[in-house]
Amino acid sequence: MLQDQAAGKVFMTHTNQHTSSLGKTLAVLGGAPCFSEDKHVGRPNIGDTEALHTALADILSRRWLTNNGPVVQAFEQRIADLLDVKHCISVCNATIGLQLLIRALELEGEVMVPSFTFPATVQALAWCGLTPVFCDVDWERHLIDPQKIEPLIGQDTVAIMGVHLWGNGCDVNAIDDIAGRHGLKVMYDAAHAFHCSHQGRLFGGFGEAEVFSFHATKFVNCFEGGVVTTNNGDLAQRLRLTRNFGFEAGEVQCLGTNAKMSEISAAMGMISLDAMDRFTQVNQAHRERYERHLGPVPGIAMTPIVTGERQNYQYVVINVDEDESGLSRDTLMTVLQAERVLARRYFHPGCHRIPPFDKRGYKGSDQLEVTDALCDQVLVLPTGTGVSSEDVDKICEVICIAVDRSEQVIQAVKGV
Ligand code: T4K
Repeated sequence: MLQDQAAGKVFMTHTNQHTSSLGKTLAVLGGAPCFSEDKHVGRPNIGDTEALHTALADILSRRWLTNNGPVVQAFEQRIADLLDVKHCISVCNATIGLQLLIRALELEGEVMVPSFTFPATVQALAWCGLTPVFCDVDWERHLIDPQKIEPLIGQDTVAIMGVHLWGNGCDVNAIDDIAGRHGLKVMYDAAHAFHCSHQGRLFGGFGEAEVFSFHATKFVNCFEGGVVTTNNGDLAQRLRLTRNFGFEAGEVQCLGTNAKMSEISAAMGMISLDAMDRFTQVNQAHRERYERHLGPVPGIAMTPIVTGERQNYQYVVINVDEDESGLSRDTLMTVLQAERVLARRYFHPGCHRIPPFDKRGYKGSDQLEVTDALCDQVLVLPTGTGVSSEDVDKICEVICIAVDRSEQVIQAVKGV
């Protein structure tokens, strides 16, 4: 029996019956789906739409739609102030932001990077002609493991790309120490970590630069967008130059590209920032609800969040231990999908197992035991303003019943 005292609900399951005390028969066992519409991971949070409409009208009347317009400039300044960094350079998305940064640092050679990340991190490196070296992550928080970096460093290693996955911070002190001893640059993919902190300091100023994503599915969104933040003025200047085809005073100064953010994206970012505290509260309440319901369920563990740090709580990440829960991650995902809960396998398979990286035998690919296990066990559940607390209760109830009826579920899923 699983009890949610705060919500005053009891999830009671009876062995050998398909129905819980709340009357739910799992859809994989023949019941009706829990939801009449899909429950997505990554449903966008939307701020004040009236304010966005007003901003759009202003943008149109100014007839300045992109290329360092006034809304983009205000957005950049607001983020620089918020994160307490000297420079914030907006971009059309974080993947391109990573590429701009790599080019601006003039890197050539090997870069240490986790394989347990969204493909964009490694694709950006490869797109710029760099060779990824895959470094394993720690089991608890899924972050690049500093102890495993040093043995992989070779003559051609030029940089470390850490990823602050799920908003938890990499061990920046250990990484700085290693980088200092080996003369490596340090960059951070902070796509998940906007308005999160490490050792009490908001991300933005660690390493040479940090790159944030404001994709539609992110906690703060610009439809598509991102920013690169840095305290290095020369680097910021190169980023600004290359973002706009290398133009300065009407002349091309260097190889550039088009990485500019549009005015309407920046306006969307502004209304997201205005609503950010509400989004955080909703995310945090959902996370606590998930924790209460799933805490007692055998074999289902939530990825911990570092206490005392600021978090955006934008991802609810569980680890499904088949030995204890009786269900594989993929079986549980099938159960949830049948209920119209579109849980996602972030990240499956690891980057070392996707084209073209799988065929190239990059250094480190055969030493990724933790990564491979996580790729088989991690599942991300819906949260954000697109789901209600009742939705969270129902999703948890499905998981509880599925674990309780694991044998019947496995038989049913085999037949699907
Ligand atoms: N580094 C890391 C560590 C990242 O996680 C990411 C992106 C990046 C770098 C690159 O950042 P960007 O270049 O994107 O700025 C999603 C996002 O597309 C991606 O931004 C994110 N990470 C990743 C973790 O998740 P997909 O392939 O799952 O996205 P998509 O478009 O299929 O959306 C996921 C679900 O969200 C959909 O099933 C439905 C829902 N959705 C999506 C959109 C776009 C909506 O309800 N409404 C929407 O408008 O990668």
